[in-house]
Amino acid sequence: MPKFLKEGNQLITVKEMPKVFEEFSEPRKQKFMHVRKLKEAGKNVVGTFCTYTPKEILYAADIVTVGLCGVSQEPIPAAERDLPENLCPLIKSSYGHAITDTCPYFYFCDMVLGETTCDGKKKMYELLGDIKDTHVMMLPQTSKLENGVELFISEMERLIEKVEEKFGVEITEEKLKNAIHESNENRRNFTRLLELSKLKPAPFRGVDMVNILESYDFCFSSTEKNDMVNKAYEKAIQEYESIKNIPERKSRKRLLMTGCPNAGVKDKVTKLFDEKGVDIVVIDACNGIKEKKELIDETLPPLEALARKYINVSCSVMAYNERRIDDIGSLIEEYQIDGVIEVILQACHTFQIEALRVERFVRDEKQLPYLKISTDYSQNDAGQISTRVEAFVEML
Ligand code: BJ8
Repeated sequence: MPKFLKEGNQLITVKEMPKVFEEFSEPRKQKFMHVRKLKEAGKNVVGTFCTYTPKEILYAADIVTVGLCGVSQEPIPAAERDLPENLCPLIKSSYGHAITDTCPYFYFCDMVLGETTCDGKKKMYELLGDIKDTHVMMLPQTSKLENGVELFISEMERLIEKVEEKFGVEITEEKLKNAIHESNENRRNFTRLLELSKLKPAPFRGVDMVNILESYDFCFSSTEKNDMVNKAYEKAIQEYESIKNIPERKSRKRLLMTGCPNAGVKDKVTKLFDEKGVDIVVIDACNGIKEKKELIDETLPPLEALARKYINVSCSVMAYNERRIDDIGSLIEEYQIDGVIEVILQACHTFQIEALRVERFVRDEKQLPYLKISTDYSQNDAGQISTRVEAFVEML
């Protein structure tokens, strides 16, 4: 019987902590304990990787979702024993954590849910399937065709079947509607928080924002999410009151950060901008405002509403991704942006190629400076990046 599954109402197996547990830092031990507690309370846990995941289906089944995207260099050498060195660090890090038992969320999850996005992730899911029960949704690669919505719906139906069978639950239309309603509420609150950085001066700096976004992803219920966001909102308002008349804060240049998910390079890249005295005020990436802004249409049948919402996520894995350029254009106006930085993770071909369109748009149409930083999770290029950022900031 799979680990952690319940027989009747009894939790029959609680896996011991991994052997390396004692070597972990205190915050990491806390994360392990947190998920373990959820398991002990009888919760089912599903690990996810991507913004295309229609999490509302899992919420409707009372499942806790945990993000599995790796953000650390530490497990990459182990991953490189199986995966090519020249692969995206996010993929290598996620896989490395999985095979070394060093990610609490992977360790305790009952199932992994992936989507066919970039080639590296798709093939990694095949390998993860050897370790955990892994379900992969087939995504349409364009938002342009109406049958893309149909395909998305049929893939969600396949997911519902899988979840109902695996966890012995029933996902009704009413449960889906409730889950959509709650997640819209979370999105509204979170967008209200992130939009505070339209204020001049911005109440939070780049790294603060990445930290907020990370904490949000690791709140395990809708109530936890709302509490965390509301507290952060009050704190940001106080911060704004205390800095709003400081000339040095008011005159800071304001940047938009776009590109690949950037939590794994926050110390190497994002922090640098804070240190050089400029503010990253909006992040248009998967760990940013992108997905939060657009609500799910509660007047449509739930699966159609979910399909129409998620197919619109403007990731570079989509072919003909004009929406991303439109989004960047609106954010530049709304947040009074002075320059754009794009972070590309090593070997991410789709973002790397799309960067040319972004650069042309920013430089030619918006007449703003643009800086592209291609990097990985190691510290090898830290000095070189620091020099480039310094030159860019001086130019601003
Ligand atoms: S919706 S950005 S979470 S796919 S950076 S692993 S694309 S090679 S993370 Fe992503 Fe979903 Fe898109 Fe968002 Fe591949 Fe690129 Fe690596 Fe990426």
